[in-house]
Amino acid sequence: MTQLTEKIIFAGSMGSGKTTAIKSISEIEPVSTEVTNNDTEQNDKELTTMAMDFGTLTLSDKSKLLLYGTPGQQRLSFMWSVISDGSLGVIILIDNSVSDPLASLDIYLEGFANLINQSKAIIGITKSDLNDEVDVLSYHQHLKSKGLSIPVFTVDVREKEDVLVLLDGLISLCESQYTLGE
Ligand SMILES: Nc1nc2c(ncn2[C@@H]2O[C@H](COP(=O)(O)OP(=O)(O)O)[C@@H](O)[C@H]2O)c(=O)[nH]1
Ligand SMILES: [Mg+2]
Repeated sequence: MTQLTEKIIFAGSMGSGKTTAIKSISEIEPVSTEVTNNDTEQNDKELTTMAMDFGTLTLSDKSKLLLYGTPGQQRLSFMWSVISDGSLGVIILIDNSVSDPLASLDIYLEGFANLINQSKAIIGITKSDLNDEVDVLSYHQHLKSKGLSIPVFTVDVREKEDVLVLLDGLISLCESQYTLGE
C-alpha cells in the first residue's frame, strides 16, 4: 500500500509559536531556515530575512505529515499561498499577549482565505497564560461577524498534547482518513 504524505501549514505572526509547535511534535530535529532576500529591486536594497520551519510526523496508519512553518512577517505574505498550495490545511496561531490579537487574526483570515473557504483551517490561541483579556468567545464573535465559522482552541504549543489537539482538529475537519495516536 502506498504511504500517503500530506502537508500541514503552521501560520501566525512572529512569536505566535510556530517554531515551538513544530518542535513539540516533529519526529526529526526541525529544520529552521534563515533565507536572505537579495531582491534589491523590490526591497530597496534592504536585506530581508525570512524564517521557515520544517518537521515531520508519522501517524499510526503510517501516513506522513510534512509540517511547514510559514514566514510570519506580513510583508512576506506572498509566500503563504505558495507554501499552502496542495496542503491538507492550515493551523493559524494567534499570540493572545499582543495588544490587539483580533487585528492579527484578520491578517491571517485574509492571507489564508482560500484554505478557510474550503474549511481547511483551525485557530490556536497561544500565550493566553500571559494575557487572557480576549477570550475564545470573543474570537468566535469576531469570526461570526465576518460570516466565518472556524474551530478555535486555546493552546500552549510548548505542550505536545496541545499541538496534537490542533492537528487532530484540522484532520477531522478535513474529513481525512487519518487518525492520530493508537
Ligand atoms: N508563556 C507562553 N509562551 C509561549 C506559548 N507558546 C509559545 N511560547 C513561547 O513563545 C516564544 C516564541 O515562540 P516561537 O515558536 O519562536 O514563535 P514563532 O515566531 O511563531 O516561531 C518561545 O519562547 C515559546 O516558548 C504559550 O502558550 N505561553
Ligand atoms: Mg519561528
